[in-house]
Amino acid sequence: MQIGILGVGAIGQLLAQQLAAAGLEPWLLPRVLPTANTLPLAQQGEEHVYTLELGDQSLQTSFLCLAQDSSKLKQLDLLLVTVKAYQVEAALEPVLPRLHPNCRILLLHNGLGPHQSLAAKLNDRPLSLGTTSQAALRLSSNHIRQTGSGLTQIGDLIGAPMPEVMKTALLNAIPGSQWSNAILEALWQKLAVNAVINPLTAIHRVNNGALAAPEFEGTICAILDELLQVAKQEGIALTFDVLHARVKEVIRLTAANYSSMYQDLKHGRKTEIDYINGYLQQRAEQYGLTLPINSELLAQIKALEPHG
Ligand code: KPL
Repeated sequence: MQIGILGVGAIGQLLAQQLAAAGLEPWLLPRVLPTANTLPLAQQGEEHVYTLELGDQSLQTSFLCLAQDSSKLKQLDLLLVTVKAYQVEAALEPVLPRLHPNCRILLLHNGLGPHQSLAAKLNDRPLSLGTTSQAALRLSSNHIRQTGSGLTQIGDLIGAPMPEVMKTALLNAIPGSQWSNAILEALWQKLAVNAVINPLTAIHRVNNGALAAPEFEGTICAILDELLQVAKQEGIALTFDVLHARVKEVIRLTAANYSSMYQDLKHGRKTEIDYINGYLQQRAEQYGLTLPINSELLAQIKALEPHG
């Protein structure tokens, strides 16, 4: 089984290291190749060394890196897409026509939305979705530090079910991973976590743990109430108590972390807000719902994003 990873940011590198440790030897499709550590040219690609820091250990692994037009893309059985939600469409555009028709796509990003625009372009190609609460910090283009472990859920969305051998290989390789037969519900739960934690930490410039303070409780409950109104219209079965408990648990487990949205704004990058609170807003409009708190958070993050 040959796995490719499109987008080699912190999570892409972390998964690559975990798959490699399980003997799966994934190929990487980085948008930018690391400049250092180039090993001798392999056929149609270059070997690059990537480093993972885990506690006081440092692990170095060499990966075959492919160009976006490599003919080796035809050999992939699974393409794991780990770019940000707003990069999914553009990142897949040059790659999709070069994949074998049976090559499965697995999207793994914060937020929701790209699976809907992608569905029309798949021509029966199977699509799976995933969500992860693992965390890693990118120290350079080929060097990361794992900063948090957490649940990873994977499930099928469109087309043929994932073959058992692929499922078992992924679940064995990724620590804390599980199969979900209701992946959209799992993604909506993660959407709730991100819709609360990401904008609030970015606006108030605090770490995730700060949201445990009583002053945030009212806003957290209001965001969840608004999300539940939209989820109900979408036919997604969620309850306030489950969502609230999940959000509180993630706040506790990732207390020392700075959310990805906080970090994006700190480094002058675009955020994933359009696919988190923006996605909720867009779906709400379809149903004639208004989400006052969500709209306010969306507007505040938009105002903090870099312009131009
Ligand atoms: O997914 C996250 C993010 O920062 O994007 C959480 C779970 C909130 C961890 O920081």
